[in-house]
Amino acid sequence: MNSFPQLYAILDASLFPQAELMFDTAEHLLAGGITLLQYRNKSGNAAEMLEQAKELKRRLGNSVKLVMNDRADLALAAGFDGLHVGQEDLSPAGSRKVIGECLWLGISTHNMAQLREADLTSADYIAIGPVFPTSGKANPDPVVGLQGVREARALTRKPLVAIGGINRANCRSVIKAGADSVAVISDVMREPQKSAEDFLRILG
Ligand code: 3NM
Repeated sequence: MNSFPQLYAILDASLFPQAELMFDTAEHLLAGGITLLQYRNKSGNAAEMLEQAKELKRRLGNSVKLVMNDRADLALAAGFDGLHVGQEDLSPAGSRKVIGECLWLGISTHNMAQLREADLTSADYIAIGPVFPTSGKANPDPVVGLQGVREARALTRKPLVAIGGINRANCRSVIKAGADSVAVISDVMREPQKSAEDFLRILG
């Protein structure tokens, strides 16, 4: 992987009362310059998730790398570019068996023991978080802070994605602490195009 995008936007389906609003948000993020987007749907059924994923691919697929959260099968079925798994999902080795070598594989970690373990896998990038307090996830792990990002940086040469409570005001500090990229849910939702533009300007 040459250079990992500094902004990793995440669309959480539960934040949108109608799917159309999610697609609009995705298009605004695209207009704002994002190049990497995760589709996260913790409560949808497979049929609905596949439809939504395919629609995201139809609207953004040529310019944005699309990553499916949790579901290796749907990443393949929707023609996505990558899969992101958590600690309780398919293991990286199991995921690879499903998605093969070509798709990106990312894994969430929440402490240094998990990060060390993830570093030994075939994951293309590792996420560490939550960096700051977050309302973007149910039952988040304890915050790792900027110090956690620094420690994570020292433990892996893989691209490091920081997540959790990251916004336009604090994102530079996270990159300075050693992250290659910031993954963001809340702060790209309200005014997606402007927010993406702001993030990319601040980080660029
Ligand atoms: N994963 P926001 S924190 C989806 O710690 C997610 O792995 C986390 O939302 C982790 O940008 C988080 O609104 C929520 O804080 C991120």
